[in-house]
Amino acid sequence: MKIYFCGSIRGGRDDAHLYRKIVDKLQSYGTVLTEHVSSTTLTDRGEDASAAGDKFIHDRDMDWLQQSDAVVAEVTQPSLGVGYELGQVVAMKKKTLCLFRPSSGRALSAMIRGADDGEWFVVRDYQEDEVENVLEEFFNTLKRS
Ligand code: 6IA
Repeated sequence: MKIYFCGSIRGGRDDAHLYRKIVDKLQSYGTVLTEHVSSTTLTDRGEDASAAGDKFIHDRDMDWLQQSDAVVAEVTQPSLGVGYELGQVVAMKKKTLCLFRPSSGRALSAMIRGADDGEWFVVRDYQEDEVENVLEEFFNTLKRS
């Protein structure tokens, strides 16, 4: 199974440690195409990739998104790029799980929470220590569908 993980890069890297934990768990279900998003050395300037260029990053990521069998997004840290990717996956009808932590004190965009259709696109509020169980539940449901 190919899994596309979305998490903030230029939107801010405060949750990078949590992205790492999520990607580690996702790797037990399949290949994570976007493992670099969870790198704890990557900064919000994304300097490492400036050589490749933004168009290259965009086109490669859209290609990976097309290829993916499932999408998991951590949406607590607001990110234009993650919002854009989620808009695309709704149009592509991919099985998608959005993870949000209310303990952050933030309110999730209505355009993400309001896109929850209970089937293809699901938004799940969670606490950090629950993340592995929430992922387990999502992939178990996926296997049955
Ligand atoms: O607007 P943001 O930068 O926060 O958008 C983050 C999202 O867009 C992630 O879910 C990624 O899939 C995608 N994205 C944004 N920037 C990059 C990127 N930059 N590389 C790969 N995907 C990206 C360069 C850093 C690279 C060396 C890891």
